[in-house]
Amino acid sequence: MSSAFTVETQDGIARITLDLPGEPVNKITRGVREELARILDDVGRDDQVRAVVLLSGKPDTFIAGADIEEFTALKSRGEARRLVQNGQALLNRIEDLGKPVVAAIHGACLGGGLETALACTYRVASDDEKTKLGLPEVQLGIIPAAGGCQRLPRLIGIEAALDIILAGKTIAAKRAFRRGLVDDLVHPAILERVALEAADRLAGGWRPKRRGRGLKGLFLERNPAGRRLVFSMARKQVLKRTGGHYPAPLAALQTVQHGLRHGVEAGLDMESAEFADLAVGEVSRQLVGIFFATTALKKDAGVPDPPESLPIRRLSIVGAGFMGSGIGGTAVAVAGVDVRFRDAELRFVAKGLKSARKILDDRKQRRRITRYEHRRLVALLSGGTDWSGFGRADLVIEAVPEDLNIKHEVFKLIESRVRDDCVLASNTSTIPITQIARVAKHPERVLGMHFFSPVEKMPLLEVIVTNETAAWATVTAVAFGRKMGKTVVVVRDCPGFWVNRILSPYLNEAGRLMKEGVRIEQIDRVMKRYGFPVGPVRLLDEIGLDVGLKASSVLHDAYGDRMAPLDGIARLVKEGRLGRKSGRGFYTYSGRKRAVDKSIYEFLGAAPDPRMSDTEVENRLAFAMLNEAARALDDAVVRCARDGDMAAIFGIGFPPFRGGPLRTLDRMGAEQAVQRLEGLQLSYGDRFTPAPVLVRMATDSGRFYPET
Ligand code: 3H9
Repeated sequence: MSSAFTVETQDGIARITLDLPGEPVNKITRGVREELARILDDVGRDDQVRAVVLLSGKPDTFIAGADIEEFTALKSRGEARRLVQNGQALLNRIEDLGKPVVAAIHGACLGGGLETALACTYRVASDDEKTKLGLPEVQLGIIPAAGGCQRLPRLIGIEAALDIILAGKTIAAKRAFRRGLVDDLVHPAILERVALEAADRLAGGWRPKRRGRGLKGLFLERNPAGRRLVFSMARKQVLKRTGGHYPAPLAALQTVQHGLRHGVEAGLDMESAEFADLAVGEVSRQLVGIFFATTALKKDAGVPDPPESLPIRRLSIVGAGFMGSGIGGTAVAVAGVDVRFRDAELRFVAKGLKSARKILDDRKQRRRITRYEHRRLVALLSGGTDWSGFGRADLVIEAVPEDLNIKHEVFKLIESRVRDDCVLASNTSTIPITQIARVAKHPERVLGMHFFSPVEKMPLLEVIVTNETAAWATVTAVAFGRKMGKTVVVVRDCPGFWVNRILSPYLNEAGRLMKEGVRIEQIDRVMKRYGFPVGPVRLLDEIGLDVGLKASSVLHDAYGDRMAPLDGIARLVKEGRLGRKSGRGFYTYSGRKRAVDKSIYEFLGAAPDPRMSDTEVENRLAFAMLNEAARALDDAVVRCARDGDMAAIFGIGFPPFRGGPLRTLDRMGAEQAVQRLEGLQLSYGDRFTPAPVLVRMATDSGRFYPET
């Protein structure tokens, strides 16, 4: 087996460089742990070595943490606990080496990587934007268990440490320096030199002065009542954020508290025990599955045997409204491309440019970009009522109103102006791309790029391909979507594509429940408890009833009765009750206040309170979506179950701990799913007829995912 480390000693300083062979990032595998333990023994014994510098040989990572793949192979609590105890012993070995150890950090320094750095005597980081530090463990459903819950609060204070640990946050090197997480911040070109010098000085007896935590920090953390307050506030925040679905942050909180109360050794013991429980638990399995699905999607070009994608340097956007400006602003901010807006009137162009610029302003304010970068990026935005710039565009995205005639007009105008190798995309959320492409002279370069609103925040992009879309156009759109920072899923053209197709029956079912008199508070509470970020009625208000109505009527036409929307919605739209944007939908909105609009039941002609159980409400809503997801996968709308689940999680907020709708069905088993759907069908009608694929799977013990 080739070695992961090189050790070179010069002037009494041992440089230990980790460069895990054949891997894009450094991770702490069993082999790495064993080799490092041997090296530490050697340098510890070697009288010539006065100090150690720990470096990475990878261009963009220091250490990305423990090897997550090893977790997936864990079969028992005992095995998990031993893995952690080995890791802890190794890091204790660094801490107790008897010689100073300096971490020279450039690139991602995450999880067990940061814990390694924390066990060192001194930390120097490069001020490069690639250098990020954090403990993302809770996002994998586990806790930092190689001493992170002990060493971090002792180094930077309890409040600052909880802020990083409980949310699984990653912070930039500059901020890490301000918080005292790293001792020195330098240009990458001199990182190694500075680390060697620090090692030399430390070996000579120098002790770095670490900054205090400020009066507030000391007051809160030094006295027991203050500490209790910090922990109880953190606990409340965690419960609010996780709805009690994610056990890891609470376990981390308890572990930090326990360690501070009973000492590091007891804290480490609890770390290993909590880690072991969590790592073999269902939530962690699902979250780790999402991590690997996301990394796999990052490399997926979108078609088999993909051709090269074309570079996108200039993007033109037709329609500078809410979506158009969101796409343009995000494309400039994240992908750094030149963006030209075109709209019918100058005032629309002005508004679009202003909104796009706001995305850049926000990034500057949050220090994601410098003032210089901000100025440079603002200069990449332009717009007008004419078509200038379209001849040079590499990609055109149309974001005009959802009207097929308008889209046809616009596509004809675009096509007469662009180059032959320019990709043409529609941002429609409802109209099948095949219908839009009908007027195109070159339908092979037409596809859909369905962004979600607000574009700068929502992580998903559906790239919709027709039977005629060429592979070069697909891979170009996928690559560009990824450059914009999106998780991209390729979807076959059909009404509603993937996300709206599975969302629509769920929202319609919420409408039916309201019509039956089930209280809106109950509906939304039940689905929040299921794990969605907001309930379906609030979601409808956020989407806009007019937008929802348009989408659901397209889907109703296409799929028939099982997608029939609630008739009352059309009347609400007529009355101008459009949801949050008009101040009134199912809720009323005034400033930051929101309350159910009680008049809604009478308006819908709802029956008096039917006292439906929470379980029944949950079953009706969840199965409406699960069943449609099974149908759509069977129709090959997405290429595989992984894509469908990722799109549901990133596009709708389907609860990540459930792993997605198709994983949920797999866990339940097709037989059970069919039984429950048949029960619902009997009580509520044929819209709950089990998807044929589920019936097939129930008879032959089929699954959407291979058994693991
Ligand atoms: C931990 O440390 C627990 C400890 O507290 C306790 C232990 C005792 N493991 O994302 P990319 C793979 S938990 C295994 O495309 P990027 C990744 O799957 C760990 N594999 O690159 C992909 O593989 P492939 C806490 C890993 O540049 C390849 O590397 N750490 C790991 O866009 C490239 O990844 C984390 O949660 C890993 N730790 O982003 C950090 N890391 O080529 C997880 C990466 O076969 N990692 N891979 O598809 C990341 O956030 C990103 O990968 C990173 C690079 C920012 C580092």
